Amino acid sequence: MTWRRPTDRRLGAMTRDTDVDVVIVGAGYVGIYAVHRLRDQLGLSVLAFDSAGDVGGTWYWNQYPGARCDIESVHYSYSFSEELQREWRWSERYAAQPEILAYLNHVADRFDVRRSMRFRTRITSIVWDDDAVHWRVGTDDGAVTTARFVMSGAGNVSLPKKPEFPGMEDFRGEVYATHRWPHEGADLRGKRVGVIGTGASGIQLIPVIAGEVEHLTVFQRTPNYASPLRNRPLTDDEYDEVVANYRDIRTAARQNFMGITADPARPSAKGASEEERREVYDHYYQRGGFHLLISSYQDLLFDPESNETLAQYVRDRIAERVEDPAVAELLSPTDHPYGTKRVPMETNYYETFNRDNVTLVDVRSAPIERVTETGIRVGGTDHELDVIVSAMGFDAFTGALLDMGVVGRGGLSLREKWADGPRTYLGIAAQGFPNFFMITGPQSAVALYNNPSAIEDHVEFASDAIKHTLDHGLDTIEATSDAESGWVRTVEEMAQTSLFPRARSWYMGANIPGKPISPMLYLGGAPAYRQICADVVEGGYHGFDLSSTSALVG
Ligand code: N01
Repeated sequence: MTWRRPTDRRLGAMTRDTDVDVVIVGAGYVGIYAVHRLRDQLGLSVLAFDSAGDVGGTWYWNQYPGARCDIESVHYSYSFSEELQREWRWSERYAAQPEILAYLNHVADRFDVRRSMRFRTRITSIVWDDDAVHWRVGTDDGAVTTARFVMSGAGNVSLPKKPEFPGMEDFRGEVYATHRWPHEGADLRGKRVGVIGTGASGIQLIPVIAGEVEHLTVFQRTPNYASPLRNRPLTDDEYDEVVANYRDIRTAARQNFMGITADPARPSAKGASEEERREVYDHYYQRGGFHLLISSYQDLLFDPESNETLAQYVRDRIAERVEDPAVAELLSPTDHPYGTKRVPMETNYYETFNRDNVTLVDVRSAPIERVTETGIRVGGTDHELDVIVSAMGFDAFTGALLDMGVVGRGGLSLREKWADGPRTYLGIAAQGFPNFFMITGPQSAVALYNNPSAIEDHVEFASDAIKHTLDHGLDTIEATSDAESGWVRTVEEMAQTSLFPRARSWYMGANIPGKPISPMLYLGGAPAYRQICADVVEGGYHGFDLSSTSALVG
């Protein structure tokens, strides 16, 4: 029997027991591009699932006040269509969540992807059937979809960390979470609001709501090296220039460690004079965004002394911006090197603590004891609140993948396989899980690589691998055990040469109690990673087993 490619169908009309070539997980940046690429460019039948009500992924859910991207909008967008690039006009240097969501809706309309998507549908199981040589994808509507391939865009920061405090159910006020902010908004005016968490989400939210609430209490466990974003409107001239040179800009960006256009960094911070360092840091602190880290010195993430020069520079700026020295000290990190936790980008964050209606509570020296009927108790003191906002982060990288009930060959679940931490090949495939692609999965060049570009790279790698498999009359493509072990070693060795293991961050899986500590990202930078992937393809998918089963190929 020869495997035949199913014809495309009216997917919207089907509810049960569908068979497609590829099931796509999620309808965010990954899902939208994957549907277009696989369906419109490769002619495959696809079906994407998302528990959200529409497209947008993280930008659908994270509608909290102040949410915006921290990579320049002109980079935080797709590059696969020149027309799309030309027709979308970003209004700000760093777009706010409503504009990014509008953009994703525009892309979804433009490429008519929604007819291949099922919303408000959660995937509950993805199980490999070795006899039928396909995946069986169960969803919470009771349907089963079979698919030869699965491409997951489940999201790296999508499964929230579980609440850890006793008494949450006793609280009589309102409770919100940044990752599930009500789409109709939350009226915080005149209320006593407590925010738990000072990562990127909390640091974006806090200055925006401080002016409207009666009182804001910020519960901080670990201070961050928040650095200025310097957002502003994009002028017509600036935008015209980007559009005229978009192709070159994208090419240059893809040669950069982080996938954005940036100045070439000088070799070593500790090798520079104090005057030079001050000038360089002032320049990039003023320029804003990740440029302070990536355009200043090359050794900041590898040399502790060099890193300390930047860490101290940022502490000094905090001391200048916060009027009360005791509060400034509490806001100044000393427990981890700069950049070893993802640097939150801020606008007026530190000045917010100069307001009379804002209080900073240190929950490091005395942790949150419990939530009471009327607020939060810390070290025996009750903080009275009308509203609690949780901004406590995510079970990053692995959480959403493990939550889908993925079971590979021989009944081995991904959860069992990753009991001691993720094991992948290139962060995109895992041995024992044939025809399963994790887009920007753990151990890929992600988190430090502009996400939309990383996603495009991976969707293209995975869809080309699928095409290669089908074009050669093969049935499965699967990472080999050796290739996977080699990649895990590479990722770990690279992490050990860096300063990343010195922080308890989600980069290392350290923010979730009980999660194995293990590097979640490849730290060699986007260009090196892209080259490795290109070499794998060039070598005929080196490190992958490509095979056919006698039952299917006659
Ligand atoms: O989550 P986080 P996030 N008691 O994990 C605290 C992306 N993102 O949602 O550091 C008290 O960074 C925790 O304290 P500690 C971006 O990649 C991007 O803010 O664990 N506090 C920390 O302060 C980002 O890095 C944007 O000691 C507790 C906070 O909660 C990633 O998402 C915007 C606690 C969690 O910070 C995650 O950011 C927003 C406890 N028991 C997010 N448990 C953009 O700008 C946790 N915390 C594009």
